[in-house]
Amino acid sequence: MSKSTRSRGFATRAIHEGYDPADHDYALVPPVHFSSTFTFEDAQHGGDLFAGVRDGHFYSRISNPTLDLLERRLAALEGAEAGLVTASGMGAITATFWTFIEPGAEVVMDETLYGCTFAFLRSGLAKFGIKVTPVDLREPENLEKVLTDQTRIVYFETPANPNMRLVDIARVSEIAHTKGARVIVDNTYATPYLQNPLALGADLVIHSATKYLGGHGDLVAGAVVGSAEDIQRIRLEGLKDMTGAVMSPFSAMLIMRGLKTLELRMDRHVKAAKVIADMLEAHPMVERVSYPGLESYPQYALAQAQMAQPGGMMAFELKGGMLMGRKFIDSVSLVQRAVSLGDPETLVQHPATMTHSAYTPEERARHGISDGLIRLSAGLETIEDILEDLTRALDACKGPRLSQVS
Ligand code: 3LM
Repeated sequence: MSKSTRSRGFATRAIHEGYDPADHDYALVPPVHFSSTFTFEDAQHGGDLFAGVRDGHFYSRISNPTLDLLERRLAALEGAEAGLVTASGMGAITATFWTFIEPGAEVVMDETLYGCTFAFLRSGLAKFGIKVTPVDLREPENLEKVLTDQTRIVYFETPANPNMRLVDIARVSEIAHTKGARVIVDNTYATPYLQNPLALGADLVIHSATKYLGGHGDLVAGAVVGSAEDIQRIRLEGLKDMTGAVMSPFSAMLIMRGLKTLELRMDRHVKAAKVIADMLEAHPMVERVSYPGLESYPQYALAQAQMAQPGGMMAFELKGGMLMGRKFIDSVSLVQRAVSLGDPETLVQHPATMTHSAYTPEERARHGISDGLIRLSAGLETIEDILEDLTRALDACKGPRLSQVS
């Protein structure tokens, strides 16, 4: 029987990649390996595994069959040679940075990053004398002004958390590579279903698997994918010896369960997000909506070119700024007040006092994270119910104060 030469589709890879039931007692669903350690046939076998001259698992901080399967699946979804999974998104980020920087190294970061990533780069790495330069990468040419022979990493998120700014992955990669810097893209907001940074020239892709990949708000996990050589270095340096941020096999099993419905869930998250963004944009209480699927979005053309769909996240500001924003957050009832994102539940939070409170007020102002910004993660509830709750919360903000704020 001849096998098809057509490459398998996204959902097929998410469900089947790297697993053959015949190798596992014909179990349809892969077994979970909870073993922390693995036995050696003899002393030579153990020594060979440690020396790297034989393949195999010997300790679950370095590799484990269940984690290995998830790593293969994530690599297949991002179009990468290899992947590495970690205990959290921050575990993936820190293990990757510790691997590719040395004294005297320089890092260029986009101005808008998730708050803890920003804190790690600006405060954490600064303690070790690493020069970290924030740049507005919406204009890729800004990178040329700060790139030096010492630049090891150019780091950004697109769409960026929380203000939805986009970065042209292909153009930034082209510029960064003129000095041999690695381009690392946090693809958490888009997921591999909507955007593949490696195909556009990036070197490594980071995920907080806590979000859409896991997809159910019941675990904390991370991943990095890229070339086999880079991933092996991160495994043996950043993960094994420097962070030890290893993922639990139980989380790996839950993420593989989540991946099976990633395509279905993302289509629905996007559908809900579009309807919500349209409603917000038309509402008299709303000052501005940042959602890459709106034609009014300043980087709409880039979103169309770079992403398969505009994603499930948005940010918006109400007339009346921070005070009104907080009132709105306090008025939702089906929609939940919580950080994190990509869950089945629609979530709202206030970046200035929550996810991005590690920025100083001046940094937030400079980096486009206004005090009135509200972040919304569109969930999977019945769309009419989400709209009803959001509209009711907006109406609750109107009250007698509307005349003062409009
Ligand atoms: C949040 N974000 O609510 P973990 N990269 C991106 C992220 O959004 C995050 C990470 C990495 C949020 C978490 S805030 C206390 C809660 C784009 C996390 C880090 O280590 O898996 O949380 O990933 O925006």
